[in-house]
Amino acid sequence: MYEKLIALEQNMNLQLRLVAVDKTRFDVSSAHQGRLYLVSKAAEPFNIARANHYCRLSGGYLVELDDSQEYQFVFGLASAIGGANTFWTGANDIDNEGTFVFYNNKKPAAELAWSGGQPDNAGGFEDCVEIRLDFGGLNDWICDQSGKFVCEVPI
Ligand SMILES: [Ca+2]
Ligand SMILES: [Ca+2]
Repeated sequence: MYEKLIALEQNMNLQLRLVAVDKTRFDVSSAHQGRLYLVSKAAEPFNIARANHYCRLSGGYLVELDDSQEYQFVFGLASAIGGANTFWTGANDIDNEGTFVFYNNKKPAAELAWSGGQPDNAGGFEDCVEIRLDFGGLNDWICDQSGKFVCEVPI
């Protein structure tokens, strides 16, 4: 009985989260480890503050890739949805070159799955972190380049 109630509550929370997502703006993942992931439908020039704002309007924040399992899930999601080569994350070193943090919670982004040779801060101003499909991993890139972005929504 008690387990059924917990399952019912979890499903209700999931439904409430799904209702709050702006589905004109985002494609939505299945639930994974207590999270939903949203991928913006339009590939457009990235603005990290504006993107995080849109994530918040749908109940989340720019994705925080905390471990390899989460990274693998989000990379797979981006590959499946496609429509862009760049999928922006919340990781960045805007404030302190070489020290990557997440935009929303300001915590260190310590476990990033960099693709080979990255981060290289090419040209001296690559401060935002994209999932780069054709690199097969993460890359630091110029923050205003065009791409989709990914939000994380706790259920
Ligand atoms: Ca940088
Ligand atoms: Ca780079």
